[in-house]
Amino acid sequence: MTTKRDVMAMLSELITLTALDEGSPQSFKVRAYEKASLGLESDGRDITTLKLSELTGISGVGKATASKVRELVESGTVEKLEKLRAKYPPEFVELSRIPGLGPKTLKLVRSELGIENVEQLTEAIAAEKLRTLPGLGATSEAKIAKAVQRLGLTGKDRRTPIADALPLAERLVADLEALPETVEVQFCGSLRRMSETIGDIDITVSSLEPSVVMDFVVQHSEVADLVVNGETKTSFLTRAGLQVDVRVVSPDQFGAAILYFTGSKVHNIALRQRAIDRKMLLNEYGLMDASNEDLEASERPVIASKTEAEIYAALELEFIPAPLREATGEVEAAGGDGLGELIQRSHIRGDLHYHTDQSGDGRSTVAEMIAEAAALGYEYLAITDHGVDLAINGSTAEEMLEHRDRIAEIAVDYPDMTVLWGCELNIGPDGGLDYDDEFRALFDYTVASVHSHFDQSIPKQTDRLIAAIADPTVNSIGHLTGRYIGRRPGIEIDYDAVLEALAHYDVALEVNGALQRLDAASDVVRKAVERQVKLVINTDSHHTSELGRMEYGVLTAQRGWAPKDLVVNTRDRASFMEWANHRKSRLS
Ligand code: DGT
Ligand code: CA
Ligand code: CA
Ligand code: ZN
Repeated sequence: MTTKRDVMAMLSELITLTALDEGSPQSFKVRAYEKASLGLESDGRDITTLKLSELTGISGVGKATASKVRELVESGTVEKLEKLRAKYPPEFVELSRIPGLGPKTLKLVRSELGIENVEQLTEAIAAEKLRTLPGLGATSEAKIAKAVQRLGLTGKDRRTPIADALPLAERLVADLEALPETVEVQFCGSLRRMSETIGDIDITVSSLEPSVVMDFVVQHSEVADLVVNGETKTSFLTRAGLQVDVRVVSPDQFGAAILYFTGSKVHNIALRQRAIDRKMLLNEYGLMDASNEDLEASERPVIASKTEAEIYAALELEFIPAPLREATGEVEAAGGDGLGELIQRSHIRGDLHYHTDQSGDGRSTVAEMIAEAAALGYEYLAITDHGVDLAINGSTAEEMLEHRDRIAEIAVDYPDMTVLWGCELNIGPDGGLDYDDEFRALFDYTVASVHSHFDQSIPKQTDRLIAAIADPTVNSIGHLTGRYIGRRPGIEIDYDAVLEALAHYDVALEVNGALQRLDAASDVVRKAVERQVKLVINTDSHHTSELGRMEYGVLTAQRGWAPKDLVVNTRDRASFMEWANHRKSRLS
């Protein structure tokens, strides 16, 4: 059965492969698929049941895309996509992750040098062949070489960015959940712990009929190659070469199983030791009473196994959320003073990094974006379209003032939500910001971010950030390093100095929930928490479909042990506004 997620995944792959085929991410066809994809994404209906004519009725959806959706629903495959897949195998597609190797250059590299994968690329770099191609030189060759190295694209223990693994895992979980024989499903492992990169995906299913679940997995459309085909475990490789392990357990042992397979390994070891200290035994089947040494292993009475919560409780521990399970003090804290009130999604009362189509890269209107935030029940919202210095995407002062009026006009319809007229300021190479000081001070709220000059020295980048933080018109720093996980390394900074400045000036550090960013990273969040730096968790949405990223931002903050009270967008309206305005009082 085809789901909406399957349709969206098909289009996303079609976009990537068509860009390669056309040698341009801006080609007419690619743009058309992108537009169609956005239209389908925002449509509230079950798009898999729509007729061709209904599909083409959706904004942005043309005949070509509509018929591919129908083809997928009816036959399970799309011929055009299969052709492109044959032409561009995963190992070649992977090359497009490397900065400096856009579709156009890749085409050239393939046709001129016959390069099909990372190994061949590395050889060509070593032989200084890349620099001989038109448009490339020794400098770009060196840059590409460095990127290949930093991204860890070579070698056996190559890892997948969370942005590629999580949507796939969510899709598989949804498909498994729809199976009548399934009782519960949970993805586990590093993915559930919100690691930035993933070795493989681990999914645990509970069911009384394992064979039905295993048969379902074996015939799933994501399976490119079967690795293990057992009675309770199936492992397969996706087309991109990512391994997925699916295990079936009995429903009364589900808690013990997901606890075990979520790990981390070191967290499990710490829990097992705690069990031993209490004359108990913990394994993937349950927590058992081991006090009677005369009993066989299988006869030991079960103390807890159905839920993780029961097992933690029986070990006299506070429940430990998955992102914290790295054996960095969480077991000691949970058994001692407690973990404190950690941030949760339900605490969040507003989004403070939020774009509309006023930004060149924004794709939903002011009205649509505001309506979507209101539907989530937010009490406040900062619309932060790009400042003028960002080429193409930014707005002039005059445009920003018109934008303010438009926002105000729409906001009157939402008396329960305070809509702030904000701006995402660009931090220039030396820390300078957009507009003049007086104009910047007009904004209700600002987030300042790095969007350029990624290659300066550590002292230079550090001074640059501190200059922006010290500016009294700045409320928060967006996506601290500008990294794209596994694709583009971020700027390198002296974290201690930057966190010190954030604390000193009372500027909030953003945890950006976009999966390719998750920036500030959880280890930086943890350092920030130690210094009592305020945090703000945002989605950086550019479209109404992106508001769900809040969850990922919250989990990343949790992984950094962020308590609710340091996160400014958990505050009630009055208290949040007081904090935001306090900053500007420094101006007068
Ligand atoms: P990954 O896949 O490299 O990103 O990292 P994980 O943590 O997902 O590791 P994985 O897939 O090898 O195993 C999943 C979980 O299963 C792991 O976090 C803990 C548990 N596990 C696996 N092998 C062992 C083991 O030998 N001992 C213990 N205590 N736990 C294990
Ligand atoms: Ca794993
Ligand atoms: Ca695994
Ligand atoms: Zn932004």
